[in-house]
Amino acid sequence: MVFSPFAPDFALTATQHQGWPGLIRQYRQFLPVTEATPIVTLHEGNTPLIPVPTVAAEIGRKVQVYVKYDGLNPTGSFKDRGMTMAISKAKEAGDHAVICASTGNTSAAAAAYACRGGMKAYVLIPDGYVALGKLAQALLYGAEVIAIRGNFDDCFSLVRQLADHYPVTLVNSLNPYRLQGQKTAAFEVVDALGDAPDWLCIPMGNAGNISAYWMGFCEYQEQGKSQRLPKMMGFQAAGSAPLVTGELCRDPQTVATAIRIGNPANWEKAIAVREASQGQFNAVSDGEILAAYRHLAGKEGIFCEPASAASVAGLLKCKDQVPDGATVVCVLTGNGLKDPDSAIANSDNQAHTGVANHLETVAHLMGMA
Ligand code: AN7
Repeated sequence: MVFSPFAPDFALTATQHQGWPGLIRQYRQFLPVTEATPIVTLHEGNTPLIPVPTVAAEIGRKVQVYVKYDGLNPTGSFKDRGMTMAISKAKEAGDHAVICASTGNTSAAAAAYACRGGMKAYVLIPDGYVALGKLAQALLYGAEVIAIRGNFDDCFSLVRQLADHYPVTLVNSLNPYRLQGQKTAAFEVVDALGDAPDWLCIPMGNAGNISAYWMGFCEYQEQGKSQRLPKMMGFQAAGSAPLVTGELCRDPQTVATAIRIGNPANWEKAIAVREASQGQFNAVSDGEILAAYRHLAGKEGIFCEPASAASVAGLLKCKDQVPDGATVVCVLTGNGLKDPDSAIANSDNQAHTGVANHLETVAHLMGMA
C-alpha cells in the first residue's frame, strides 16, 4: 500500500507497473506530497520533445527548434499536470467536490481527475465558446457542466465566490498545487535536452503555465540539474492580449478560444517571470496563429489546437531576435483533436465527398488515371 490509496489489488498492479508512473511519483522529491497523499493519476507527463526542422529552417542560423507536445497527456492538454496534484491534495484534505471556470481544457482535466478520485466536478464555461472536444470530455467524465452567458472572466469571478461560500474546492490555477504539478514540464524539458533551452516560447491565457515553467526551471537549476535559465517568451492572441497591452481586455476575441481571457489570474506572477528571465511578451494575430497551426500539421505532422500554435507563431514573429545556434522550445499545450471545428474551417485541404463507389472514378481523383 505504499503507492496507492485504492484497494490492495490495485496497489499490486501499481507497484508492478514498469512504465512511466505519472509525474507525482516521478518527481515526488520536488512536489508537496507525503506518504499520506493519495495519488490520483492517469499517468500524465512524460510527453515528447519533438524536433521541428521546418520551423527551424524558417529561422536559419543553425537554430534548433523543438515542440513540447503536451497535447499527448491523458485528457489531451497540459492541464493534467496540474490537475493530478490539485485533485490528489483535495482528496488528501477529504474534499468531496471541486469547481473551476474554464475555456475548456481545465474543465476536461478537472472532470477526469475528479472522476478518478471519486469526487464531483462542477465546471463553469463561457456558453458557445468552448471547443467541441473539450465539452464532450467534460460531459462524458461526468462533470456538472454549467454554460454561462458571459466570457471566461465572468465564469472565473463566479467560481471564486462559489468556492468562498459553498463546500467546493477551487481547482483553477489560483490553487497553488496546480502550478506545482505543471512545473514538471520544465523538468522534462531539461531532462531531455541536458540543460534548459535558450528560449521557451509559450501561449498565455491566465499565465499559470508560464509561471509554472519558470518555477520548474529555477528549481532544477538550484538543484544543479541545469546550468542556465531560458528567456521566457510569452504570446497572446492579438484580440485578447492584456499582458501585452498592460490593460484589462473587456471583450476578448480570438479563434484560439482556449486563451480568450481578458483578466489573467496570474498577472503579477507573469510580469515577474518576464523581468526575471529577461523575456518578452508579444501578440500574434489570428492569421499568424492559424498559419502556424497549418504549418505544424501540414509540414511536421503535429496536430495541436489553435491556442498552442501561438507559441510557434510567436517564435516566427520574433525570429530575427533568435541568437545564432540557439535552442528553442515551443510549448504545444493542447491536442488538435480538441477542436475539430477549427481544423475543418481553417484547412486549405478538402475532402472529396459523395464519390461514386467506382474504381476508375477514384483512380482519376487520385490523379493516377
Ligand atoms: C491549450 O482551460 O485557461 O496561461 O480554462 O487550454 O496557464 O492559462 C486554458 C488555457 C494555453 C493558457 N493553451 O494557459 C482553461 C484555460 C491551451 C489552454 C492555455 C490554455 P495559461
